[in-house]
Amino acid sequence: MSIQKSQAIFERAKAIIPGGVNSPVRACRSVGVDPVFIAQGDGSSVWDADGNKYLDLIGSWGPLILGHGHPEILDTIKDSLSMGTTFGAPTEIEVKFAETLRAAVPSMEMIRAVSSGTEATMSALRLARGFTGRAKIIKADGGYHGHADCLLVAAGSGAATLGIPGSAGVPEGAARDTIVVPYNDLPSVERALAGGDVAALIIEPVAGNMGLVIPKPGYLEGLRELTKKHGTVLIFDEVMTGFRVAFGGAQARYGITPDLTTIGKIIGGGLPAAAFGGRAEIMQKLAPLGPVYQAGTLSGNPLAMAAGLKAMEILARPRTYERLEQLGQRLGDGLLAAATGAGIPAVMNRVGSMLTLFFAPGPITDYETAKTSDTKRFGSFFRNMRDRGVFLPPSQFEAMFVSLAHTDEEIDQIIAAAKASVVD
Ligand code: HOZ
Repeated sequence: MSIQKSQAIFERAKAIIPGGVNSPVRACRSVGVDPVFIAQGDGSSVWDADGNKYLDLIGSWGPLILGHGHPEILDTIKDSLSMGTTFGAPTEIEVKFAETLRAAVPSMEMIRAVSSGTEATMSALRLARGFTGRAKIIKADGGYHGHADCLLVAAGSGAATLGIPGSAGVPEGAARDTIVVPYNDLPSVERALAGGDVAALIIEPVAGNMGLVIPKPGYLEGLRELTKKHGTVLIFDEVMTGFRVAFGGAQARYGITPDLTTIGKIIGGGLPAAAFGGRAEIMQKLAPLGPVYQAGTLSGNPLAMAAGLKAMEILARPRTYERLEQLGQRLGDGLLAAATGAGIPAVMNRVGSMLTLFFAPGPITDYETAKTSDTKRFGSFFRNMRDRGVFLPPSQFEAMFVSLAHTDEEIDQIIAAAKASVVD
């Protein structure tokens, strides 16, 4: 397989973009290869600049639950495009978007749209601090909620992948009020809340950025009870899990109602959109109603709203999530069998259509256990899979995403590639 054109583009990229990429994990450093540059996507597949085809399990890191270039999404974008691209003034589609989102995620009584998950989480935290008048926040070790200063403490995703979980450039003051607890550990949360001075606890209800980690039975319930008891705002970061693990997100799947929710990826239908929302009495503290400031030139962008609305509409159709569950299970079972069948210790953590194959004996229940994985083996697995035409997230500490565009046959092809790739 030749990737000559990609390599030439990468050389140009490195001369002008730090590391040659606009988001660190894409550089593929932890898996020991140069990135390929993607030229096109269609359905379940992407093609690189040299014309090599890959079955895609990144799905743009989650948004493309319908696959690449879904015809209804493309038509919607074209229609919206003909009306203009941005106005910096309110549009009706923003209202329809918020109404549709609230119908799916009822705990989001009031909603504000933003452009990225990072904006959603940093805004939700400022709001929680403004509402409670408290400064401290709690997050999980290995949890990733975007790159706002106060959240780059023991962070997962690219920060974990590159070994910089506490980024340079974050002033001590910004990190001082961030308390880190192990995922799935209620006693540490209880201790952190005991002082009664914590504004918010932010958590991925299914962790997706230390690889996928499933909440233990009772964990989310316990977080709900404890935060309520201490007057702390419970924020579910559903940027990854929203419309992914269930139509109503992880809060619907597990039956827990947070105070605030941050959401992104899928709700933009492949364009940049995210949102935060929750209890009306908290949301009403936002400017212009209240004293907590937050704003954005491209917030509620009509193209992104239109694409996101269409995505939500398609996902609401019958049997969508049953199909995603089937595909996820087929892939998860197959990948695990590929590894264990070859005598390689492995764990499959999966919720619906998001999953991680950890090369570790397991169980993997938090970041400490995730770190016991054989990342060298993951690197060779990634490279071998890419050579066989499968595009995996380039890190052990990320999740794969299956789309509705994948067929059973394609999942079986991926599993066949995995059988060969775990051993060589
Ligand atoms: N932080 C994202 C994964 N959890 C990666 C985003 C990207 O590189 O596009």
